[in-house]
Amino acid sequence: MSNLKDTLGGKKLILRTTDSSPFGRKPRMAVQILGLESLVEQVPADTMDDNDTLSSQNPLGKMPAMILPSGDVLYDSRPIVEFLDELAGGHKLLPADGVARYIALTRAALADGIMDAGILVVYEKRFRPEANYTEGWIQRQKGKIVRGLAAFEKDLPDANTSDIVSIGLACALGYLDWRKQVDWRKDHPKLVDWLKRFAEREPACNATLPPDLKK
Ligand SMILES: N[C@@H](CCC(=O)N[C@@H](CS)C(=O)NCC(=O)O)C(=O)O
Repeated sequence: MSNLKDTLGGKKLILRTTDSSPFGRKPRMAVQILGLESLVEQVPADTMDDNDTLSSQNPLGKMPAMILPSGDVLYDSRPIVEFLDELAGGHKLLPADGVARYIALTRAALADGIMDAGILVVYEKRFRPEANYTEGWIQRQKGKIVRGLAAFEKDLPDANTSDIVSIGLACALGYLDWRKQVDWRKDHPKLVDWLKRFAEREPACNATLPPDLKK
C-alpha cells in the first residue's frame, strides 16, 4: 500500500453513490478489483433531493463523490478511480506514464462519453415535459453513443485485463443494457463477446450490475 493509506488515519472513505449510477459503478468496481472493500463505505445519494448533502459535497450535485477523512471531497469518477488505484499501490488500473497512459485515459474518456450521452438521452425524458422532447437532440446523443461503440468494436480492450478502460466500457454497456438508449447488442457482436468474457473472468463486473439487471 502507498502512503495515501497513512493519510486515512484508520478511517474509512465514504463513497456517495447509488448502486444504479453508471458513473458510480466505476469506483464500486475499482474498489472490488483492487481489494479495498475494508477501506470504503458506500453511502447512497439522491440527486433529485435538493436537501441531500451531495450538492454541498460536490457543487455539481453529481455522483459519485468520495469524502476523505480530512473532509476533502473527490469528484468525478476519474480522479476517484485514480485515487483508489494509488491507494492500492498504483499503476494497477492504468499505466504509470508514457503514451500508453494517455491512450488509456483517452479510451476511458470515450467510455465516459458514451455514458454521458446515454444519461442525456434519459434526462431528456426525465426532466422535460413530453411536448418539449427534442428528437434532434436525442439523435445527436445517440450518434455519439453509436460512434463510440463502433470505435470500441474496432479496437477492443483486452478481456483478460481489468483496468480503467475495461471498467468504463463495462459500465457504459451495462447502462445501455439497462436503459436501452440504443440496441447496442444487435450491431456489435465483438463487444457482446468482449463483455461476456470480461464478466465471466472479472467477478466485480456482475457484482456491481445495476439492481434491475441482477438475476
Ligand atoms: N463526469 C461525471 C459524471 C457523473 C454523472 O453524470 N453522474 C450522474 C449519475 S450517474 C448524476 O449524478 N447526475 C445528476 C445530475 O446531473 O444532476 C463523473 O465521471 O463522475
